[in-house]
Amino acid sequence: DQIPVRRALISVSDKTRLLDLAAALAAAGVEIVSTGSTASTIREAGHSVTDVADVTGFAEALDGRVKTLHPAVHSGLLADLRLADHRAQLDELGYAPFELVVVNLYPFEETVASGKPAADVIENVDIGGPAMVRATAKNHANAAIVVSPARYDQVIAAVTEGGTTLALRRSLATEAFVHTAQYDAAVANWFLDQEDLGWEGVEAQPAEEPEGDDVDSIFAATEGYVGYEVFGLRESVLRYGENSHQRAALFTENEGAGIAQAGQLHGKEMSYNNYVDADAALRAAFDHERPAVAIIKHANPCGIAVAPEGAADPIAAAHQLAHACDPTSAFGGVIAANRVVTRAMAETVAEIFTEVVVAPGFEPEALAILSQKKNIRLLVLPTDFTPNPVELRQVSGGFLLQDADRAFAPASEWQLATGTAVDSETLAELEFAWRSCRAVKSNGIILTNGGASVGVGMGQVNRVDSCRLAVERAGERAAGAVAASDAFFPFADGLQVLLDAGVRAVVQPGGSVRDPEVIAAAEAAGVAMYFTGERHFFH
Ligand code: 93A
Repeated sequence: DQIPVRRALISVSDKTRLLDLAAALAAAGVEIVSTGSTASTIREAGHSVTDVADVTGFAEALDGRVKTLHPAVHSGLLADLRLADHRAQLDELGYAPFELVVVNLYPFEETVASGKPAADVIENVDIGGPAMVRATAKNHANAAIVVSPARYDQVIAAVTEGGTTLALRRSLATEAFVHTAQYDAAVANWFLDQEDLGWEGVEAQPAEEPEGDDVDSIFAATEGYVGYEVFGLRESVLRYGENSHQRAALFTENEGAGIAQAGQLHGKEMSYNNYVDADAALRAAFDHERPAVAIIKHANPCGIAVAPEGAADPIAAAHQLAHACDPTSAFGGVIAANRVVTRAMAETVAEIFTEVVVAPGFEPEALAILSQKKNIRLLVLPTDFTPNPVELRQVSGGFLLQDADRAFAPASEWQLATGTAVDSETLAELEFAWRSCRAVKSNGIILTNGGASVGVGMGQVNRVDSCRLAVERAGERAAGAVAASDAFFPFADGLQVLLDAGVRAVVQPGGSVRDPEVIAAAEAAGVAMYFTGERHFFH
């Protein structure tokens, strides 16, 4: 599967390390074909280069808008040389193939950021570049596509060692499709932000109308709510709501950087429940500074873990620990990672039926592995991902607004409620448990060990039942674990369930009128208990 490189096409706006690449290709006897300023840069450095105009027989036209958009270029990129028919057609047309294509695109986002006028921004929407990138990526069986100078060394090595391997070309192709998808997402976002370009007509026609549903009536149904125009929200219709008979839409803030703005790299359309669960997963994973993974079902965590100190692949290790908490419930779950998803993590995720994976990014190999699963949705967060500072919830006839619950009292500010302080390792474990229980809904009780949840109790109308659930889920793992409770124990009964199961330390807000009884129970069991002085209700 190794393909020697004889002819390379280079067309780059960002000339970083261009001359290193050109020198290595020239030394390896590769013919270089190039566009305008890329060709002159290479020529000035003393290497020979063929102008793309000599290949197409046409000079660049329309102020450079048409440079490489020509059959002489694209036939050379797209011919599948494994097919005798393609080889014969290429010969007949008198065109030659490219085995290596190096392209980076017009600096669209940089132009937007520079504050230049709209006409300049539009001129920086690259058309020919993405066409070459996508053509070559599609044809990765025959050619290698390079979109980033970070890959030049690897490609130079391959060229000098006899050619590119299929594995390298596949990984480059994956990176290329991610790159053009992100580029087009940036272009689309800019267009949506332009008020004076006459897009009203476009917004009134969503790409896909849900079956048997009237989009206009969804608009009408939401008109009564205060201030959508003021907030500048964009609306997109979802297939349905929490259940299939409920209509639904997603409103996206232009200025936001959350799950609503995440870019979907793969999989079916996101559903209403997917958005809710993905947001809950982000809440859980991003409460930790260390590499962390949270797995969510029905808006509640069935596993949260941070990477053990010194793990070779921290995010993959965190995922394995999170999954081990409750593998039964993790089936069909929604996973959030607070770091880029690595190949090793992707390999384990691929073995488990999963609805959504959301993360700051995916290694190209990870994306390649997970993209083979038809049903998994892969979402990449905006680079400046930030949870909302306020939370909005509807009640009949109005809505409630509150600050998001973002503060954590560090262990140094806790108060030891029982006899002896714990060692620093146990205190760190308690801190992990305390940070994790904020993501557990309605009487949240979490048992953790080794930076990983081992039993979660939630969604109960009394705390003692949540304690029973957490202990039952943890099984033998309850003994020696630490426990966190999102609010105080109103009676000693809930705590007693945890103590009987053998937890080694407990953290909770404190502040109940029956605190003396609760403290006495912990003391009788010889278990250290800390009061944080703050609670983390979440309903
Ligand atoms: O204007 S384009 O959309 N039309 C084209 O045919 C075309 N071909 C290459 N943009 C095109 N390119 C882009 O030009 C490449 O993606 C690259 O960013 C840039 C390189 O041009 P130069 O070599 O003149 O700097």
